[in-house]
Amino acid sequence: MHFSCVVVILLVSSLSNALPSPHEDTAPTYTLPAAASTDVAEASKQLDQLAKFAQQQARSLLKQEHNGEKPGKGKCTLENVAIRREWGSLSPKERIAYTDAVRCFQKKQAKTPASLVPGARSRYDDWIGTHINQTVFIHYSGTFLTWHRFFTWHYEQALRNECGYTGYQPYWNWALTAVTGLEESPLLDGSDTSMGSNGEFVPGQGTVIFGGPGLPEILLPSGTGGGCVTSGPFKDMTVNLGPLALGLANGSTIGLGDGLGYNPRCLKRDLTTWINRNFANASSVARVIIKPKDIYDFQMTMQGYPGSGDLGIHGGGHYSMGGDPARDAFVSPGDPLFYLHHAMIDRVWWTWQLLDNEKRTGAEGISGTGTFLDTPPSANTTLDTVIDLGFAAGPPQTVRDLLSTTAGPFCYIYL
Ligand SMILES: [Cu+2]
Repeated sequence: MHFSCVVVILLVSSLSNALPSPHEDTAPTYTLPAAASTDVAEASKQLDQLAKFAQQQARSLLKQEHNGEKPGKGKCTLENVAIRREWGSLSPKERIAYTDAVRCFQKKQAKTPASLVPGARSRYDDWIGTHINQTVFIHYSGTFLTWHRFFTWHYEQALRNECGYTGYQPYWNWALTAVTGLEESPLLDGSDTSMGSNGEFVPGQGTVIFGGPGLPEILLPSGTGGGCVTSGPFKDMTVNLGPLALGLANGSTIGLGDGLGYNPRCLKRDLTTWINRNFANASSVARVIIKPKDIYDFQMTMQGYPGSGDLGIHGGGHYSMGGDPARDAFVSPGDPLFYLHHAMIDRVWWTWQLLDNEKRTGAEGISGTGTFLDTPPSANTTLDTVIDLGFAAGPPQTVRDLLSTTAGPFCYIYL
C-alpha cells in the first residue's frame, strides 16, 4: 500500500529565546501521515507520531500562554499542568490509588434529591443520574465532546477533592487492548491493579443489537463473559440505577421506566475483544484523527455515521465492555471503566484539535444542535451554549470555556 505524507513544520521560532531547554528549543519538523494506514502495526506508529506532535504542540502553547504571547488565562503552565496517562503506564500503587478513590466515591452520600433521582444512593450515582437525564441531548449533538470532557474532568476533580486521590484521570488506550485482547490487558485482567475482571461466563448468549433512538441496528456477537464481575476492585460493586435501554444478548432491549429508580444489582461485563479489534483498533483511531478536516466529520467518524454499520471508536469502546450497564447508552457511567474510555475519547479529540488548534478550539470547533441527530429539531450549539452537570458537579460553564484543555478552567494534557 502506498501512502503520501505531508510535512508539518511547527513554528516556534518566536519563542526560541524564551525556552528553558536547548532540546525543546529546536523547532521540530514532523512528518505527519496524510492517511491512516489500514495496517494495524503501521497505524500504531502513526499514532505514536501524532501523540508526539500533540505533546510538542501542547507544550509550546503552554509556553506561549505563559509568556503572554497568546491570550489565555495564563494560570495553566508547564509547571502545574496535569498529565493524564495510559492505565498500563501507571505503577501498581497509582492504579490502586485510583480504584480506591472510585470505591470511596461509591460510598459517599448522594447529593441529588430523591425527588429527582430516587434510586441514587451515592456520589457516584449522582453522575449516573446526570448522564441518564441528559443522554438524549449529549450524544450525536453539538455538545457531545464538550459535555463528556467536562463530565470526566469534574469526576477526576471529585475523586481528588472528595476522596483524597492525588493522581489524574487515567485513560484506556483501545489500540493497545485490541492487540493484547481485553482479558489479557493490565486494564481488565481481573488483578488487584486492574479495573476489574470480565463477567462470569454465561454460555449460549446470542447476538447483541446496538442501536438507540433513531439509529439503525448493528448486530454484534456477545463476548466471553456476561455475568457479574468476578475479581478485582469492583467485584462487590453494586449498580443502583437503570436499566433504561439495555441491549440484551438475545437481541432485545430492556428498560425499567426512566431508569432512575433503585434497582441494586452486580456490575456485569461481557468483554468482547472482537468489537474492540473491529471498531477501535489502531487504524480506527488513526483514521479518526487524520481523516476529518472539520468538526462535523470528526464527530460523525468518532461516533459512527448512522447507517454505515460502523460503531465508531466511541461505540467500539463502549460495546466491547459489554454487560450491564455498559451496553446501556443512558446508564453507561455505571461501569467505572466509562471514565477511562471517555478520557481516551477526549485524548483523541485533544490530539485532533492540536493539529489546527486555533480553529478547532473556537467557533469552528463546534457542530450540531441541542438534540440527538437534531431530533426533534433544536437550536445550533454555539460558544454560548451552557453545560450544566446538575447535582454531580458545578458550576455550569459555556462551551466556549470547554474547548481547550489548557486555556479555560481546565489545565491538563495527555501523555
Ligand atoms: Cu455519554
